[in-house]
Amino acid sequence: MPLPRVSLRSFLSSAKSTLNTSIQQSSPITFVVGNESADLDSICCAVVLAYLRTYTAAQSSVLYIPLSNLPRADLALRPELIPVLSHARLEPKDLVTLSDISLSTPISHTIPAENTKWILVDHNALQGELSKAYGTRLFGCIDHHDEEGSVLQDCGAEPRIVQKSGSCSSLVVEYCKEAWDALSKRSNDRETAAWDAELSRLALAPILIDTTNLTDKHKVTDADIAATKYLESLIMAEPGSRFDRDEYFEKIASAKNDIRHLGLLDILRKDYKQWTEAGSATLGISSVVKDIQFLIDKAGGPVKFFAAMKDFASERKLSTFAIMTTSQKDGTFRRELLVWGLDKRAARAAEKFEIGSKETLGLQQWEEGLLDFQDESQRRRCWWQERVEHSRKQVAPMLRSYIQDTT
Ligand SMILES: [Mn+2]
Repeated sequence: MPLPRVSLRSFLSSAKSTLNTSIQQSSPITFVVGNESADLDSICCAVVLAYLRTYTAAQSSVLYIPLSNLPRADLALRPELIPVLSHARLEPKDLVTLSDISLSTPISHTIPAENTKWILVDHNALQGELSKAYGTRLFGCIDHHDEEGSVLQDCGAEPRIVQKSGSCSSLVVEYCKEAWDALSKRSNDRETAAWDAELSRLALAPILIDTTNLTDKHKVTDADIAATKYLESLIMAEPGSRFDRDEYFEKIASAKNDIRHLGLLDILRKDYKQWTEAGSATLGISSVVKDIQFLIDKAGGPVKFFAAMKDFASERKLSTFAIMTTSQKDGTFRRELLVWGLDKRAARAAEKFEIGSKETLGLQQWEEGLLDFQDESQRRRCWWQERVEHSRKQVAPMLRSYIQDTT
């Protein structure tokens, strides 16, 4: 039998105490974890799936631990969490983060790999430190990125879903819907309606952000539309509910785009992903919600901007560092892409990438090449990316394959 259902806040507090007890007693732990950019999609998916698996999994009394894949201090870099969590009667401090597990280094000393099961959401292969320690302990995934082949095909009772969608949250909702309905029917009272509504607001937020309130035709899929409809109906079903989806979207979007108070390095690490190719070549990509000119102004000029980029890259031992920006001008959605190959091999890969992807991505020189630079050991290019439908989800695999193919 699954555990008896409680509110989200009580669930997260049980998750923390269960985690601590399991660490102390060296007992089995099942994690649900999002990707290391720890964006809204990743964080919300982990909480929603862990919650619903805990209270609906057929024959288990396992408490699934939703792990936000970032140190606790970095929650402050995600202002969009505040309105979302508050609509689910939560605060950032309620989340379980990497700071709750990495009490010593390496992590595997705190929690031995063989004691753990990992269910991935919003990615389908672990990266970085978690990958080194737990890369072989993957028991399921729900994701909307390219297939990496890391999770075994047969996941038994756990989900194994890799499918295109605007937001991974839509796939989580689709997968859980039936069990969720059954759970709600078991206790058809006011408290259940309130719990369903808070969970729905959490699940809906990333769908609205990732599809621009279902208006981005390149991203919206049927799964996003169906999940939105389902979640909205649960929110409306709460007695006394006054919910306006557009208003909810605007509130989260404006919190997300307000990064004026952050320093440049915080902006670069706020939505950041990293991959190591062919053993040693490491690629990092920062996604930023303001344009390159904003970053240059923030740094105090191009020279300081590139110095900051270089510091950021060398701290992480990157051979390629890229920045992808999104911005609006006169109602038009725009993207820029800056790729900096920082050694000979990376410079060659960056050149091949430009030749091979120019057309697909609609790359156009940025301000007469003002930011471009190259010598025998590096190559830097900045473009307007006119094919704005391609986000990091598409650009990262392209860059990775050119880096893999370059020796
Ligand atoms: Mn996602």
